[in-house]
Parts: sequence; structure tokens; C-alpha cells
Amino acid sequence: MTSPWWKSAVVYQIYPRSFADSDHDGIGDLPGIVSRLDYLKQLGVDVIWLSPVYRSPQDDNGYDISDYNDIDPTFGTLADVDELIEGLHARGMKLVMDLVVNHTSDEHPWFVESRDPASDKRDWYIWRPAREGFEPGTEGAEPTNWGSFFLGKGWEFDPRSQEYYLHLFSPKQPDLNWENPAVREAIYDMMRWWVDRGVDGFRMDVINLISKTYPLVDGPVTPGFEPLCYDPSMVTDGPRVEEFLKEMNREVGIDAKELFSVGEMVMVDVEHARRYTDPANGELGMVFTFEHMSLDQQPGLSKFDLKPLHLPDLKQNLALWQDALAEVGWNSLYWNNHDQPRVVSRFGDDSDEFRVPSAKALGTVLHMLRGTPYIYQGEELGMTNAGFLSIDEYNDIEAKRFHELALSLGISEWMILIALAAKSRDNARTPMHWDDSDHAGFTSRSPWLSVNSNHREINAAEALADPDSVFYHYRRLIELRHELAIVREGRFELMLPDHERIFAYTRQLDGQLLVVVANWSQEYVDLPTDELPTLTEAELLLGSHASASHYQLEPWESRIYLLDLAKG
Ligand code: ISL
Repeated sequence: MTSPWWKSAVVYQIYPRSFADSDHDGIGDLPGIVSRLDYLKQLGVDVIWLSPVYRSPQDDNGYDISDYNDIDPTFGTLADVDELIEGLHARGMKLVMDLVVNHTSDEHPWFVESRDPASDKRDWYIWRPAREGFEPGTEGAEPTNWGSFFLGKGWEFDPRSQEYYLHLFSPKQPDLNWENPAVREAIYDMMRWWVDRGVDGFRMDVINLISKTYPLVDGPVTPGFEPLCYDPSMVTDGPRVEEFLKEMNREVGIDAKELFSVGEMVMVDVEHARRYTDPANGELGMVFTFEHMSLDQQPGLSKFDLKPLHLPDLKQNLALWQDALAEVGWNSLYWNNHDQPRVVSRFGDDSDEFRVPSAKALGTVLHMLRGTPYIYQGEELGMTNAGFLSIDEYNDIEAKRFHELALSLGISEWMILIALAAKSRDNARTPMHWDDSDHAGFTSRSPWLSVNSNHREINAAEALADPDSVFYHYRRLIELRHELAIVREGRFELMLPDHERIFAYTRQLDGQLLVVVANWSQEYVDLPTDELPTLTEAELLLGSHASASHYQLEPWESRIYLLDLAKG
């Protein structure tokens, strides 16, 4: 059996609001993306994943959809999507759409109808009466004690029917009732419509939340984090998720048409991930795991509860996933997306001195792993966190809700701002840096979210003119995946698991060994040569520094070697 095409692909994620503004309203749009396709081709990526561009009140920047079959006027028109598809296909790239079907917007006609208790759409969402013995709409009357992922309660009271609807995210994102076959059919139908239009697959938002465990009951309160007062494992990987995914795959023809599919899986573990991506099960191509993204938070649920990253934890977690999916299943590889802070600021070093080498080291470590790598817009330039100093600069609903809730719990403003500066999703959402002009070439007007002032130094024009830039390093990493079977298929082995500064691993295939070494620190570090393969005969495929010592790495230096085992 031949390997599916997406196992050798590299994906680039575009957050449309922040990529390129063509109509001068300060918000990115589809024609803006179309105008930048040659840049993406030059980087060498295979697939573009587009965050939502559908009609939406934009309560959660498009993850609240009011019409799945149309484009929000902010972003353009259906004709613009057709042009994007055509432009990508003409350049040998593919388009993956975001599929947000755990919930819709409360302004979606399905939900508007559903508010009427007599409507045949009532059962398309999850409605429940007040808790027994409670007056509807009063304190504590919610059907269960569930909170929302955006903090606050997970149920919204509807005065008209005196009932509550479930929303695991904002109150403007009511959860669909996947138990209802008519809901599922409507979704598959919509997906087929997009496939017929020419899209090449889907990134499925929070797809392991679609099957709830019935009856819905109170969850245990998590000590120290009462506002999210249920155990989230009660809503992840529910009893029918796999059945629904199989049905979707069959009905939409995901495997049959060799479409791309990645499921965003909140809190997924390796066992579930293996089942979801076992080709024999006909569910998904790959998943997004979150485990490596929670290693810089204190144990518990809040990502804003900060903790420094301990490198061995990260190595062991990535190795766990590499090993667990080595025989069966497939994983995606990512440091960044529109929900995560910029990795060079988070796990690297965004100081003037080390930003470039640390961005390269991070790219090297991720891209030489087994799986499908994702690049989030601007990562290939080494873009950094937003650096916002006041709550007024933030846009994201999650940041605002966290600020409000934390203040109400008596947490000081500056503590909240420190947490937001480290972890807010707006870190990833500041506009793309195209050049050093006033709004970074993103727009000619005032942008919807401030441009980072460091765009004067960090921008695409600058990167393209500099052969040593992060951009060209990423381009080479992508080429290596395309060129070498060992990068795609080689067996992974972690080296130096407990070393606190060096990230090292090997990949092995057909008598060859790929060796990756990276210095994850500001210090010079000696390579423990007796614990690593002998590198003196090895071919250096890519290095971040001109140095040639086989015994030492400069600060944040990274190297990729290829070694012939018969010779070595
Ligand atoms: O970003 C998060 C909190 O910091 C996550 O909990 C995030 O909400 C979760 O990863 C689900 O994300 C996806 O669904 C959300 C949307 O806000 C995110 O942008 C999307 O990636 C609801 O649709």
C-alpha cells in the first residue's frame, strides 16, 4: 500500500484576519491571501490550512459560524475562495478548511429556530430544564455545574422557554446535538458541498467534544479552579466520537477521495490518538495533541498558571508520542497556532542576540520528527509575542474573560497582565510582518490588532533578502522532508533524555541514521560524544552556525547530520 500524500506534506496555517489586508479596512481577507501565494510557494509548503472565513458574528473570530456555506463579507466572497483554490492548485498546493461543528453561532438559523421549543430544530442543540428544585434562571439552577473552556458557566438561560442550552465555549457558541442524525446529515452535506467546490480536506475544531456522555451530570469540582467546575474528561472522547468520525469519513469520502483530515483533540492521550488515526479504523488522518503545550503550566486546568519549561519534560513527551504512534497512527507536529503564544518567545529566546538561532533550533527539532509539521504564519520569520502592556490592547474573548474573572477572584492587575503576556492567544494573532513600513505591509489603515513594533527588523522582506534568515532555514527543513525518506519514515530514538540543555535524537532507516542535535540554552555546551553516534564521518545536512566542532555546540546552535551506518 502506498503512503497517503499528506504523510510527506508540510502545512502552513493562515489566520485570515491577520495575514494580508487587500481592501484597507484593517482586517486581513481572501484577496490578501491570494496576493501572497508566491511567498508560500517560495517557502515550499504543500498545504494551507485556513482558519474560519465563513459568515460569523466574530464573537470568537470566526469560530462561531452563522452560515457554513457562505463567506463573511469581512473576508470576501465565495468567488474569492474559488480563486484561492485555483491559485493554490495551480502552484501545486492544497487547501484545508477549518470545520467548526461542535457548535455553531447562536445567530445560525438552526439555533435561531431552535430557540422555539415547538420547532423541529429544538433537538439540534442541547437544551435542559433547570436543576430540580430550583427556580429557572436563579443562582445555581443550571442543569449541571459545568463550566466553559472560556471560563464562567457552560449553560445559558433562555427566558423564552425557561430552559438552558449547553455551550462549552462562549454563550454565543451553542453546542450541537450530535445524537440527532439530522444534525449529522446536515454537516456531512455541507462538507460534501465544500469538497465539490475543490477543497482538499478539513481541520476539525475540538472534534473529540462532539459526543457527550448521557445523562449529563455534575462533575467533580477541581480544587483551586472552581470556576471551571467539572472534570473536562467528562466531555472529551465521549462514547460515540469514533462512530461519528467513521460515519463522517464514509459519508464525505475522506479516505475514498484521499482528503486531508486532522482532528483537534482537546486533552487527547496517546491511546485515543492511536485509535483515531489507525488507518484500519477509517476515522482521521492525524490529530492535534495538547500535551506538549501544557508543560509550561502548573498542574491543573489553567494555562495562565505559569511554570517554566523543564526541557527533559518536553523531550520525554514528544518521545512518548513518537514511540506510541510508531507502528500505527500518525501525528501532527506543531509549536504554534492561533491559540498558542509564539514559540520563539515561549520555548526559545526572543532577545536580539538569540532570536534567530533559537527559532532555527526550534524549527529543526520539530521538523525532523516523524509526523506532519505545521507552520503558523510568521513562525518562519521568528515572529515574537505581542508585548501588550494593558488589557485594552487585547482583543480575544478568552483574554477578556480571564481578566474579568481573575480580577473578581482578587488577583492583581499586574499578575493578570504577566499571565496574558505569556499565554494570551492574541500573541499569535498580531498582524503578519511583510515589511518594515508603518503597518508592516499588512494594511494601509489602522489594523484590527496592533502590529508588533519589532516588525521594523523582523519581516518577510528582510528575511527573503538574508540567506541566513529563519525563512531559508525553514525552507531547507521542508525540502529535507520532501527529499529524504528517512525524515518521513525513519524510526525515532531519543538521546540524552535527561540532559537539561541538549535536545538530541536520531531517526533510522535502511542503514542510515539521521542525527539531530540542538543546544536549548544561551551557554556553550559540550556534546557528550560517548553517548551520541560518532559524527566525525557524518554529512552535515543543515546547521544554524558556521562552527565545525563535533564536540561543542554554540548557544542555541542546531545541526542535522546524516550518517551511513555501514561506514560508521
Ligand atoms: O485556546 C484554548 C484555551 O486557551 C483552548 O482551550 C482552545 O479553546 C481549544 O484548543 C479549542 O480551540 C478551538 O476551538 C475554540 C476556538 O476558540 C479556538 O480558536 C479553536 O482553535 C472554539 O471553537
